[in-house]
Amino acid sequence: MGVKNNWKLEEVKALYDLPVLDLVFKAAGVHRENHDSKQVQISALVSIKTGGCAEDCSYCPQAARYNTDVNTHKLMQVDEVIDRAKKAKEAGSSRLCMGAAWREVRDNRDFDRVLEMVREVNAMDMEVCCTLGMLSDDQAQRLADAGLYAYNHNIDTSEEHYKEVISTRTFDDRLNTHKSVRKAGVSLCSGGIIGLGETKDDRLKMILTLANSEKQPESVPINTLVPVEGTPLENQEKVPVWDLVKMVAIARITMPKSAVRLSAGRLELSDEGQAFCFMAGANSIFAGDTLLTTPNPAFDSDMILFKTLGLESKKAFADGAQPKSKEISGIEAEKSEMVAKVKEWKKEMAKN
Ligand code: SAM
Ligand code: DTB
Ligand code: SF4
Repeated sequence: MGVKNNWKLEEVKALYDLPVLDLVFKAAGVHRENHDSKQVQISALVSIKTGGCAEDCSYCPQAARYNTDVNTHKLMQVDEVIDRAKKAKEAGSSRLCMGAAWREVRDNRDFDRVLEMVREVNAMDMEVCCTLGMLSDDQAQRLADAGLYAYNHNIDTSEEHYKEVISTRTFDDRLNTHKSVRKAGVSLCSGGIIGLGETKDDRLKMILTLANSEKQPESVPINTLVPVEGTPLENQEKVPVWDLVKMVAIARITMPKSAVRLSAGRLELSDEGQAFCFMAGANSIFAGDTLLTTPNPAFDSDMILFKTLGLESKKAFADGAQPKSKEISGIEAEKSEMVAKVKEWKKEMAKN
């Protein structure tokens, strides 16, 4: 039987309103029916291009318009990224997620460099994920050809609340990128953030958008807002841990086959809080001392918690075959560089 993807708001509301322990019990059952509950997938994040972003996402320390304390830098060199990937792999991460503070990908040399990073990290037998902003069909295909395993592109909140959080792009823009990722046959990672001032219905509608999509995302990150000084949401009220546990449980029940990732905000959680999230069906984390720009629990403390709880780190490609990176010939590389240049010139000319 296929996975149910016609969830109604009333059905998920009924889940949300269950006593927490009943909801967790139910989710734990679904988790055990669909996954080995000991196995947790570990991803490491590298911010390959930090800060200076043109967007106005009100939670994000990397938006150029907010006065935050991030160390901005241009796109990293391929060697530096490979170095970080090696360290992450040695520490036990099976996936490397490369994040760039871009509104969208542009067909230029920076993108060519990202494609090279994807090729080289895939050759290290790690799952490669990117989160680079909006993509066209062609860009998604080029990433796939380079050996990309997954693409992260969060919907963040409900369609209704989206406008309150971001004004420089629409909810539909996000869904269009999902389509491009799907067309290219790349695994989709998409989730959201709680603590943005949304209502209970907004949280549940966000889940419905993901769970009722034609093909549910293979990976669903549930972030809790990390309030960063200088952003419009710096003084946002803290989310009670039980709200997070409920969101994890509902994501698990409605998206039984997906990986549910306990994402930003783990530093605020006690070991017991995290254990509840694993019980409720979380089976993936971001590990490493920093997320993109904000702190995360130290890798060693995560490993101690894993040992205490009897959790193990999942091997790379346990859920899907390793993509084959297509070699590009010298002529193709030159061609793509020329096409990129022409596109950039056209954009510049249109501006003037
Ligand atoms: N620029 C690309 C984009 O927006 O898709 C990729 C990087 S962006 C930083 C990736 C995701 O990080 C966002 O979609 C958001 O869900 C999450 N994020 C950013 N700042 C956050 C914060 N302060 N707290 C929690 N999650 C955050
Ligand atoms: C996701 O859902 N969470 C990660 C990853 N995908 C890219 C990012 C969290 C960022 C938290 C704020 C920061 O460190 O800048
Ligand atoms: Fe830019 Fe992404 Fe941050 Fe939005 S979330 S400001 S698009 S880096």
